[in-house]
Amino acid sequence: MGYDKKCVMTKILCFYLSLLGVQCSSTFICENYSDCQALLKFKSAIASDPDGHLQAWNEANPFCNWTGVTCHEHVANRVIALELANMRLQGSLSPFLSNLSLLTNLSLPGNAFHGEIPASFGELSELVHLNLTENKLQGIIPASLQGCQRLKFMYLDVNHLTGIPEEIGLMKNLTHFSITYNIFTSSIPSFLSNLTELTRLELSFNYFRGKIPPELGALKKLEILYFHVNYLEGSIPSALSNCTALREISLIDNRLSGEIPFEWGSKLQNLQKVYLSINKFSGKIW
Ligand SMILES: *[C@@H]1O[C@H](CO)[C@@H](O)[C@H](O)[C@H]1NC(C)=O
Ligand SMILES: *[C@@H]1O[C@H](CO)[C@@H](O)[C@H](O)[C@H]1NC(C)=O
Ligand SMILES: *[C@@H]1O[C@H](CO)[C@@H](O)[C@H](O)[C@H]1NC(C)=O
Ligand SMILES: *[C@@H]1O[C@H](CO)[C@@H](O)[C@H](O)[C@H]1NC(C)=O
Ligand SMILES: *[C@@H]1O[C@H](CO)[C@@H](O)[C@H](O)[C@H]1NC(C)=O
Ligand SMILES: *[C@@H]1O[C@H](CO)[C@@H](O)[C@H](O)[C@H]1NC(C)=O
Ligand SMILES: *[C@@H]1O[C@H](CO)[C@@H](O)[C@H](O)[C@H]1NC(C)=O
Ligand SMILES: CC(=O)N[C@H]1CO[C@H](CO)[C@@H](O)[C@@H]1O
Repeated sequence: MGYDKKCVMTKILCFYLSLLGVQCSSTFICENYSDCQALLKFKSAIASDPDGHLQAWNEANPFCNWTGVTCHEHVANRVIALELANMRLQGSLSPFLSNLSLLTNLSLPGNAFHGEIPASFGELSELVHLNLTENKLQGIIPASLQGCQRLKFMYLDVNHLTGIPEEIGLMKNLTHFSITYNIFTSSIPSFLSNLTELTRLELSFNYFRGKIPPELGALKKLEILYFHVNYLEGSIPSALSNCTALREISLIDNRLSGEIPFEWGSKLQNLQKVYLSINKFSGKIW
């Protein structure tokens, strides 16, 4: 059905309703707005919404008023945030979400989205916050995400993700990178040292193996380093003493050995918490 026909029919319907004394605001026409269409595509990829959270997502309501949708204050009918947390939504993530080109916030934690993170998400050039924690996402983090050059917060914890492509090293604005409770099995990629804005790096509860790359010494703004419950081995690289902003370090439950770098005491002036248990360290604590 074309726009005009739909519009005329709506008007006719409204006319008859008004004769009956019923107030009728004209129905919203989704087809006229690409952001609205993208949201409907997203909805159509959701197979199950057991609590009916998306019931109001229909053309009887303006889409800027749909549950979890926030539109731009000044640019009419453009979505800037999509936030649907802990709603038991089950389905795949529609690649059409990438058409929400002004999106800054995409937060869908605590659902059951499965399949891969669509490569098209890399087109979200305004994205600042991405939270897909606690879903069932699998595959690798798409290399295309490097297109999200404004991204600062990437939370992909508690999923079934398996790989980090090198291109992630090009996301220079990232300040928080958190991928705990996944099934990453590689060594900790040294290209993470390229992310010089990082303040939080959380890789805990994975299967990361090999040595801690000394290149991470380049992370001058890093405050939180959580690598606990992995299969890391070798000694702690002394280069880590160059991360002078560090406040918290947790390396619990790995296979690390050797001595604790003695210069931590003098160089890491901001250090407040250090957790090292369940490893094979030797020597004394300074
Ligand atoms: C939708 O678009 C059509 C064609 O561009 C236009 O005639 C119509 O007025 C629009 N409808 C609304 C509700 O904006
Ligand atoms: C938006 O939704 C609220 C409640 O969910 C409702 O009170 C309000 O009338 C709606 N606004 C529009 C323009 O439909
Ligand atoms: C975007 O996400 C952040 C962090 O999750 C939140 O604090 C902020 O309020 C969100 N912004 C909007 C516009 O919803
Ligand atoms: C991301 O979602 C998780 C789970 O709901 C929440 O605990 C966490 O605070 C969120 N992160 C941000 C930055 O909003
Ligand atoms: C980081 O974000 C700012 C805007 O917040 C942007 O101007 C800049 O180009 C981004 N950095 C990179 C490397 O793209
Ligand atoms: C690291 O950053 C440099 C300079 O921005 C860039 O040329 C290089 O390709 C990056 N390497 C990786 C693996 O991201
Ligand atoms: C650590 O800092 C020292 C002194 O600035 C420098 O010589 C060394 O190369 C740095 N190491 C790393 C891995 O950044
Ligand atoms: C106009 C526009 O950008 N359309 C895109 C919407 O998203 C789909 C899926 O990624 C693309 O195929 C379209 O080109």
